[in-house]
Amino acid sequence: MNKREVVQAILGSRIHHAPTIETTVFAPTNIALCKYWGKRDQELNLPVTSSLSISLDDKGAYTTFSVIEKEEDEIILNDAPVLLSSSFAKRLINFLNLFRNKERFKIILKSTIPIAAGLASSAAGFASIVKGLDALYDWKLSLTELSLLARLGSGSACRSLWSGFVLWNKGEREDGMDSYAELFHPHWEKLRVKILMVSESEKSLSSREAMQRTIETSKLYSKWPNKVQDDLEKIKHAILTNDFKLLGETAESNALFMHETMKNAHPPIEYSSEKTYALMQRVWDLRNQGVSIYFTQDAGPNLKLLYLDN
Ligand code: 2P0
Repeated sequence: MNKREVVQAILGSRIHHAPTIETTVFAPTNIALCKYWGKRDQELNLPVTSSLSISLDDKGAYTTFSVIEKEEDEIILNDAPVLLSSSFAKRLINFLNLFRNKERFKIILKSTIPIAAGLASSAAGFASIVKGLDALYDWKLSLTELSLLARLGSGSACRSLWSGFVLWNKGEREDGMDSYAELFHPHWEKLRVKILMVSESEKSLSSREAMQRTIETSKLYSKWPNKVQDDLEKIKHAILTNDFKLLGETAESNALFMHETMKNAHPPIEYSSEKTYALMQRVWDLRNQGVSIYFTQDAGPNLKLLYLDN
């Protein structure tokens, strides 16, 4: 099955709805506590393993959609027009082409997180795009259906439709119809996730390319699915029993293992800078002094601190 066939299976006759009003929607970014790293299907963004994230409700993407009487789309990102020849615009336009007939859009995207700095901005972006399309075309899709569609834009986007702890079940089917996210548990009131910015600049290697190279060349990758299975069970248990130490330890260990699989790729992939390692050491020093603080790290040099507000 290709993306267009999946979209048709989900939308059915709704694919012929005419667009209605201008609409603005928001989707939060999400930070994985147990990571998605590796695809079993690159076209449909089907993952090798399940993953579990926490949404950052105050950070994400606002998207405003309107239909315009023009030959081409107009895309504005954080108040600046985007060149339609850029890779960012091409990826977005290809995604929109899965859903529309001939209409052209003006899309105003406002991201409250740096784009492409390993802060899961594509997740919030594609989740807000499918929410916006749903409102514009009045599809009235369920969150499960929106999650399936968001995954076609970017895997981690399927987790950005809820507030709280979100579980993306990897699914088994070849068409991916059982590979979508769901709310696992509401937020813990006291849990805090703080982004430690090391660099806001665009990453040199996309996570898409990095995970593919890891799968194809890293000897350590064969250990990843079992690691995730163990970590997922621990993290779910930690969430349900309010066990912050277990949550933090497991999330940190999962992120470090993911980066180890990348360092074992050929050529090796290194997202951390000296500053990243210095900050990790600082977290470990603080823990030695009795402070209950942990980190996780995605496909970039920045760290996300996990701690309780007390
Ligand atoms: C995650 N990351 O679980 C992992 C951890 C980065 C490190 O999901 O190719 O942008 O669009 O499906 O979703 C980033 O990968 O990749 C990601 P595509 P995506 O958050």
